[in-house]
This record gives sequence, structure tokens and C-alpha cells, in this order.
Amino acid sequence: RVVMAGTIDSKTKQTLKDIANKLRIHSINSTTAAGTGHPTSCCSIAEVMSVLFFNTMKYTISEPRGANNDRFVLSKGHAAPILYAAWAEAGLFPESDLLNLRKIDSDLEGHPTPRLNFVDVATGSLGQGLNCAAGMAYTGKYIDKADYRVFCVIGDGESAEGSVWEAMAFSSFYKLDNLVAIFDSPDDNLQIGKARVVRKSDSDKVTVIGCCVTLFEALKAADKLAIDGVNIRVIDPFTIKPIDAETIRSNAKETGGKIITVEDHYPEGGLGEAVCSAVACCRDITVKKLAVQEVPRSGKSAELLEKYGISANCIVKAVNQILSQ
Ligand SMILES: Cc1ncc(C[n+]2csc(CCOP(=O)(O)OP(=O)(O)O)c2C)c(N)n1
Repeated sequence: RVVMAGTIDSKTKQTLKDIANKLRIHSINSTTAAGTGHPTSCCSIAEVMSVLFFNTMKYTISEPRGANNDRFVLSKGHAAPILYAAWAEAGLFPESDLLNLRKIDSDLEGHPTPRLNFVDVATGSLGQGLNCAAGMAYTGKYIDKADYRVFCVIGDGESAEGSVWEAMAFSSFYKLDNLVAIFDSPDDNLQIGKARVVRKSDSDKVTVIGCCVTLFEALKAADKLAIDGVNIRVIDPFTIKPIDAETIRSNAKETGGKIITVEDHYPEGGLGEAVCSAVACCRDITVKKLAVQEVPRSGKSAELLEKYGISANCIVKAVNQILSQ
């Protein structure tokens, strides 16, 4: 089947919206079955995938590697479940296969690999997809001299990588008008270098700063501590370079100069050190850093958080400790 781009009438628009929602449902179902994965990263590109796969791209489903097909590179490879959903929805394989996501004997891995006949480039190491797509577009234009196009979906976070800039410079230099780069921006209005206070009361005793998984652990810790009448402030720094020193300092002052940082990484060069630098010239501020202190191993998320001292329980302990000093 060949799908051509064209003007989108209201019926087609509705169909594409419906497909987008189906892709969302598949992504949530498959990541739920796997018990791991990135459903939200999939959901944010549901409309993009629906329009590309069911309206814009030219490809033959029975021949995913067809020489004349448009190419697709999912630079934000952690959104693999929605790529698999799109191909299942297009009819390449049964929808039920999607529930094998991340199973040890399934090629539907957490990130796309070229072992799958509809994947040209292994992605997942962020910031590299556009480089590959640019190379493919260069090949299409100057070597194959063919009219296939290359579509690449990039996360807004990964677009901060220098390699993405390099790819854009390369594409512009070689006038790659057969390359379409789509940047996926989440709705949330987050600003580089601007932290967000996600939990606050007038009687907060400690400021806890965490990112991603540790932010949620900090919020769980806040709930646990509140039962015993101890309130904590919780901050999401959003970025550590630049770090929002002003927000960190002012909140630390409001919470008795006590800060705890929690990160799911080694301490060197991470969140804790960035926060320490931000408050280095302030009087009477103590920073306690919770971080992964040894070479980590694989396991279930909850047991790893506990083992490496960065779980909600560990944060509760650290809060009690810093308050008793
Ligand atoms: C080079 C590299 N660094 C870090 C990661 C870990 N990682 C996986 S998803 C993610 C966030 C990606 O954000 P964004 O590009 O905005 O995608 P989205 O928010 O849409 O998921 C990170 C840092 C990675 N996969 N590759």
C-alpha cells in the first residue's frame, strides 16, 4: 500500500485523531504489560506518528525496507512502543505482539534495533538520530539520486545535544530538502535554568531537591514525613546546568538552611555538586547528598532505589538525620 500526502479534509483529520488515540492505547498497554518503558514519551508524539504513518509517508507495508520507501528515524528511541504500535496498526504484524514488548525472547526491545525489518537505525542513545537521518538523506539525494524522504522525530530534551546542531548544520550545508526533522515539544512550560517548587508549606523544615525518579521519591517521602508532622519543601531543578541558584538559595533560607539532594547517579558532577556550587558562598547552609555510591547493578526499580540509598525511606531517614544535627 502506498500512502500519499495530500490536503487533509475533516473526515481524514478525525480518522488520524482516532489512530493517534489507538497508538496511545497500544503504547500504554504494552508498557503496562512490560511493567517498564516510557508511555508518556510515546503519547506526546501520537499525532505526529499518526499523520506520518497514515497520511504523509510513502511506504509499502509488505516491504518495510523497500528501496523507494520514505525512511523513518525515531531519534527519541525510548518512544519505541509507539513505533511498534504504528507498524502493528499499519498491519505489519498482529497487535497482540505489542504485548511482548521488552520480553527476553522478543525483538520488540525497549529501544528500536535494526534486527526489526522496519528499523534502519538503532536509537536510544539520545542526540544521534538526526545525524543518521541526515546521512540517509544525503545518500538519497546525492548517491541513490532517489526521491524518498527521510523523517526524523526528535525529543526537545535531546535536541540540546551538540550533535543535533551539527546535524542541522550538515543538512543545511548539503541542502537536504528531502530531510524532515520534527521536534516534539511537551505542553508543560518548563524553562531552561528555572527550577520548580513542587511542594511547599509555611512550616517546611528541609528543602529536598530531586530529579526524575528521585523527585517522585521525594514527594513520597514528603507524604510519609507529613504523617509525623514534619513538612518538607520539594524542588525540581529541571536543569542542573544552568542551575537555578536563586530559587535554591531562597528556599534553603526559608527551610533553616537545610538541603538534601537526591540523584540516581554517581555524585561526581551531578545534582548534589551543582547545588553545592550554587550555595557555596551562602552562610549557614548544609547540603546532604544522597547519590549512588557504588557500581550499580540491574534489578527492580524499588529494590534499586532502596539498595543505593535514594528511596523515599532513605530520604525520610536523611531528613530526620539532618534535623537532629
Ligand atoms: C545520550 C543519552 N543520555 C541520557 C539518556 C537517558 N534518557 C532517556 S529518555 C531521556 C529524556 C529525553 O527527553 P526528550 O528528548 O525531551 O524526550 P521526551 O521528553 O519526549 O521523552 C533521557 C535523558 C539517553 N537515553 N541517552
